[in-house]
Amino acid sequence: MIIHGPDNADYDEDLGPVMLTDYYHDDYFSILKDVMGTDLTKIAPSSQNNLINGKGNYNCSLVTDDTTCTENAGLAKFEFTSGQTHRLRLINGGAEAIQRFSIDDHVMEVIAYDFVPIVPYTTNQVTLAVGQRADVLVKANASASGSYWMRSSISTLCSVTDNPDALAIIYYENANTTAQPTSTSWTIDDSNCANDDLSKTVPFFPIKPPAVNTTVEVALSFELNSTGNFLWTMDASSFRTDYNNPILPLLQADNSTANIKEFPSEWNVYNFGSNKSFVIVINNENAVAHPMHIHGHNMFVLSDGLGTWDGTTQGSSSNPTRRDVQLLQPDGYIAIQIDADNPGVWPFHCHIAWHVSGGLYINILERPADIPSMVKTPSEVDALCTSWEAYTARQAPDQIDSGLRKRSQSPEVKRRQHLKNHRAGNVRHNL
Ligand SMILES: [Cu+2]
Repeated sequence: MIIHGPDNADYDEDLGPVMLTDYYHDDYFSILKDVMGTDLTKIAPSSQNNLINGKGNYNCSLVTDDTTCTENAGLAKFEFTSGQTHRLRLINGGAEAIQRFSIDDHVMEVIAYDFVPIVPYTTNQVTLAVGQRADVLVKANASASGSYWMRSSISTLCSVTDNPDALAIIYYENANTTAQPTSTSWTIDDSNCANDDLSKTVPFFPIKPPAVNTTVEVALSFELNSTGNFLWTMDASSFRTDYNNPILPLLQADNSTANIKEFPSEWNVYNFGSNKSFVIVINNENAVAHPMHIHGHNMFVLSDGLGTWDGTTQGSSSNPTRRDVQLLQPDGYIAIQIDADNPGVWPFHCHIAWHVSGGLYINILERPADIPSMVKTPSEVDALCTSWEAYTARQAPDQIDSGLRKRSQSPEVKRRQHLKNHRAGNVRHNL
């Protein structure tokens, strides 16, 4: 889905989405069983291919268990018109990989990140972690018979892959489309696991973040739990949700502080109360990069770096970078600021599929006092909850990650049942 907003730069042709995706021949559930298992050699699966707009070539004899593997599936193709400026909407829609996107012999003008227009800047490579998007303009300044490789390479420094290099082809209007390009790649910088320096990504429409008096620091780490399974932790707590007790309806029914305090600690709820704006600092205590994604907002990215935050804003303090996914560097930190302009419960999590499965997730609770009056869920959504209750009463879903897993004898389940009764008005508390 393309949402057309106000343009901050002129172009002639919109080539639409360009999806960059690491690819795995195993199905997701099988991968996840390994990731969530106790064999620590399997917690960081390696992608087998890298695709542009879902296409790429592969030697299917390398996989024995994927009957749908297509030999030589071909490459995505794009058409340039000489003299025209083309807009490409780059999307990293993958699972784990950090992508380095480039077009041989062409520079790109980046005009937006994560759909936030920025002051355009020119580069020959764009770095996108999972969930990140970039809008780039490319001037077709070669001859009308030209053809060029479009490339996206998985960072071999920051990611795990058997085959980093994705290719697509750009044909100019008079190119011989039966021949492959002979162009050569730019030299790609893969020397760190960071997004572009924040001083480069200046929002086109400036917003000055308001002063804050609340800063919360969260340590990002991991643990082996009592059964030896690998889990990610946020302030020593690995996230695990209960699909039968979503937090928002619990708050719509009872938004009292006492009720919120009863939420299980594994729901990782950070209550920011009536704060109008607040800062969250994530300190990465491991040597893996994490693209941190917020729902419901753009975040001001005040700072990102190695070590710990010194409290200053990088780039412009009156107009810092805004986006909704920001790379947290290995052994680094990010400091982000969020304006509480959207009451609700908002996920803030790593966008690497198996990291969020392993609990790398917190809930940001924003203006709980306003939730019953301002947050209305459609009746269809409420009906879905009722249907889910009925379905799961008959059979427990096989949920092996940070989502629901029924553990009928555990104290946690009994506590949740208690909560549910409480919500239904069956329990009275002595507060
Ligand atoms: Cu992560």
